[in-house]
Amino acid sequence: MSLRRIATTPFADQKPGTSGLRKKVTVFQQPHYVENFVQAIFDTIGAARQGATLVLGGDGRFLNRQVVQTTLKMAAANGFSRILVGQGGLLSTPAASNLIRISGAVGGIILSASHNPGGPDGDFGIKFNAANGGPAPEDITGAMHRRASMLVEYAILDVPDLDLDVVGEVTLGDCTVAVVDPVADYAVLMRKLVDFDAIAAMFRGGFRMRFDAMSAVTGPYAKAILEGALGAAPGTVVNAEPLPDFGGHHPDPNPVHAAELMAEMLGAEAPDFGAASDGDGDRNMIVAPGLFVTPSDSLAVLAAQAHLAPGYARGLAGVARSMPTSRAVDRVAKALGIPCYETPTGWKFFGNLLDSGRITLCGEESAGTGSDHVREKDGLWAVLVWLNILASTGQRADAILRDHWARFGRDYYTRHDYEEVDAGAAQGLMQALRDMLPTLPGKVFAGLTVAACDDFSYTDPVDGSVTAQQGVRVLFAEDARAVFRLSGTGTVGATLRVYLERFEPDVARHDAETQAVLAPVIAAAGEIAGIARHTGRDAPSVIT
Ligand code: G16
Repeated sequence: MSLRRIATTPFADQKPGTSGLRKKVTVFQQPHYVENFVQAIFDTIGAARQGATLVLGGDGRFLNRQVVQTTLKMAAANGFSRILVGQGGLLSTPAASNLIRISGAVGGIILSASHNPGGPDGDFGIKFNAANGGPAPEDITGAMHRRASMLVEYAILDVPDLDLDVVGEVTLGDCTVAVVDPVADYAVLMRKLVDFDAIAAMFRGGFRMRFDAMSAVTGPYAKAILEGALGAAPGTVVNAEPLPDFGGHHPDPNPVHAAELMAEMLGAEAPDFGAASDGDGDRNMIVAPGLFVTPSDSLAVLAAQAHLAPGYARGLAGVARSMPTSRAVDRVAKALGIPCYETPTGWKFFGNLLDSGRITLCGEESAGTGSDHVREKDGLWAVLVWLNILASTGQRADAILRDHWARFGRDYYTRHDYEEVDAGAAQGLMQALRDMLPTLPGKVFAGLTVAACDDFSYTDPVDGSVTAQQGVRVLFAEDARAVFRLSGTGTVGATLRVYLERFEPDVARHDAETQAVLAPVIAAAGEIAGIARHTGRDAPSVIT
């Protein structure tokens, strides 16, 4: 066995986005591309990696096994003394976050492009999570990018691949590699937070559920916990086997990409509860019989009812949501008398709030909800807390949601995505919007009057760091809002996201169709931003 130092040349495009470095598989397949970025991560960790523990795993997508092997050999060559890797190279993002926290690791490398499609023509990604278990903050990802831009050499052991399918410890150079059951520690954590006995009793009483793992990493977790520990009927979890191409599907848990689950939940024979999660298991989708629960509403319901789960029985310190997420959770926070923080899009912005104990729960419109149990959003956790609420109250999920609206009012909400738009055109649209901000207040669009508008800027209350230009928000006097931002996770061109919402306090009006209610807001947003003019599109590519 020998340690080799390989000469390389830097890649200019190794700049992490909203959540790590995410590119087409073909980009990662360029010689040295993976090695360069992994070395940049290790160099950024610096001397702290000597003798330290690293956590490693991914969502099982195409390239996962290969990149796990490369990373293991590089970690051993770069001074780590212990590496925890999920069996088969698998770890869901929340399980990896938990492992980092409980093992005292210096951090972890998670291989995932999340909800993006997989396979040889799909996407791949590498992200680094820090010692708190959370996505690396911007100063660290910035340092990685700078390091990657000047990298001329990486270190790797010249050894055969390890067998990752057998749980146990093996030696790799001066390093110990522990191949661990990816589910075990995560299941222990869930048992501490939610009332497994109450949920199991509900399943014994005939409660029926459908969980769509979308052929992604959550399958083994959902099988072990829902069907194993909680006794849900066999077959409750569908698409449970993680596949390198996710069975050709888009592993994004929303009504468009989880269409089969939606059809079942809206049908006459709907089970009592439906849920799905994404490629790496951090996102979730909740569907009540006959009623989709928007991620923003789900966050608000969880905030209002989390005290029913043992892990949250003492109440919540505070809550947070990303700026484009609806203001439903703000109303709950107000009623509970706890603070509610508004952060930029990206889970990394919740890290300081969670670490400092300012918040207990947080979430995003992009199907992410989580708590201070890890430092990532956690799909299966959200499903389990919902199940705990259903078991504790004995109510149906649709009744829970309707009661919530009756008490707090309903925030009608939709997101319109314009995918694979020309990047220059999308930048032009955003710049034009920013330029017109001073002139908008008081103007009327589609019958709605602009009350206020800005380009969202966030000052972190813990470390004082400022993150500017996080999306343009337009507030209308009619208690409606439109938000515009460009996605930070796409890999082709640019994706314009338009987030649209309107508050309706009157319970008699809570059963309307979302797109119809929001039609004036949609029209006003299109007019203000000149969407058709800039993008050449007359309709969004995805509406959720
Ligand atoms: C990632 C981040 C999320 C964020 C989402 C937004 O999700 O982890 O915190 O809300 O991206 O994506 P975009 O910039 O495309 O709107 P994931 O699940 O892809 O890791």
